[in-house]
Amino acid sequence: MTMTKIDSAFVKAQNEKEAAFLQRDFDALGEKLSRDGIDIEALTKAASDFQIAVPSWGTGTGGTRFARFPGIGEPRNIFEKLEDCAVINELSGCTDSVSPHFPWDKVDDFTELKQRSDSYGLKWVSANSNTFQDQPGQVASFKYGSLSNTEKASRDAAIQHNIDCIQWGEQLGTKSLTIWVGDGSNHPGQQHFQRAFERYLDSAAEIYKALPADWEMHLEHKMFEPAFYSTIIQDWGSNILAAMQLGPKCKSLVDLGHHAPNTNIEMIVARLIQFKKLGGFHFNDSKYGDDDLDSGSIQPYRQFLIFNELVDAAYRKEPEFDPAYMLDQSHNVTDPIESLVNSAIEVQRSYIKALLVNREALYGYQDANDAMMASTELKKGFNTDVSPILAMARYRKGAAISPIPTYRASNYRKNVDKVRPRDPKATGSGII
Ligand code: PSV
Ligand code: MN
Ligand code: MN
Repeated sequence: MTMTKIDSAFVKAQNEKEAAFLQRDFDALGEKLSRDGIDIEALTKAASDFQIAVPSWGTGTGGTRFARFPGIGEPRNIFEKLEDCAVINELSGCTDSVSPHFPWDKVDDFTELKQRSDSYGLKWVSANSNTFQDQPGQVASFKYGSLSNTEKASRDAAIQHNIDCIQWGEQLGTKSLTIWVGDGSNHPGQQHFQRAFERYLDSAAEIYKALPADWEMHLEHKMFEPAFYSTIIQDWGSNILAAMQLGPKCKSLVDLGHHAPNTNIEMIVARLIQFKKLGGFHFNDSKYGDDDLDSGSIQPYRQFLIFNELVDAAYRKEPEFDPAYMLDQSHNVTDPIESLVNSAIEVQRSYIKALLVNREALYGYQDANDAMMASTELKKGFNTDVSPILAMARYRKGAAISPIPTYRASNYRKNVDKVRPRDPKATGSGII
């Protein structure tokens, strides 16, 4: 039986206060959608099936390079992070997996951790490696890069860490490794671009060789930071080149915050789909750079347009199309549980809205060069309020109709604060 951190009877009681109103809103929307030949039950099933992973590091309050302002009752270790992930899933009904980050997630006993996650009904997905900072006592430093470092000892240490991550991930049942490195340069001339990329590719090839048969390796590009002049995998171009050279099990991962402002990310997504190189996503939102703001909080239409490409690929039954969805956010001024619940639902919302687009009608407008009707078809989906569908999907599976009020009424954070005294030295959760 699945263990819950928030009493399911409490969630049920909260839901019952709103169930009748939800049913009315749901019926009204269903009637409206049926006029366009859309079956609300099919959409509710799609919402119910949709799942997005939570990053273990997102459960702690983030920070900037200036300061971190921890909240009360923050998780102090991977077991407590897992408890918070269980709460997020219990409320949202759409986050049944967690992505670990090593060695931030220090694990002494993987069997015990796996048993605990099983008890919450949570799975583990993509293991994230960390070669962007030195660990205490580390001799071969990553100061001048990891997989692309000019020093072989540093490259070897980075390769070995990634291989270790694969082994740790295997014990948890993950099926992919996500690699984001901070390698790059801060001064023009500091680094030989081609030689540095060659070193990166040689190192990544060693990791690729260690991948189990049923695993994928996802490379995450990022334009800048911590290197401010050049970054080794700075954009989707370098990313797909590396993924193509490394082999079919290597794919590109798109973090929404890792592009220049105004980049057409949905078009990058379309290209990666076309060449079978879309490994997955880190969802978040941004205004200026890698802001790691809550998904859909700044540019919800952009997020919708990305899902428009994803839904289109699924509609066309694009071969080998199975991207991994994950959040990657830093919460500085909100309770991370609230932000992660809301964000998961905002991503789910974009998906359901994209399902409203009449694909055949859109193809017709595209073939006829009818720009106005094509964009109107997209806007029709985007402008439809699908909240009753999302809430009904949650209600039917025992998650919360109104997740944030339910969470607050449960007093979860205040209760864990009593058993999680604040560690003033705690670091390593979403600070990057
Ligand atoms: C750094 O930009 C970053 O936010 C990347 O997006 C990674 O996915 C994450 O840190 C964890 O390594
Ligand atoms: Mn990321
Ligand atoms: Mn980032």
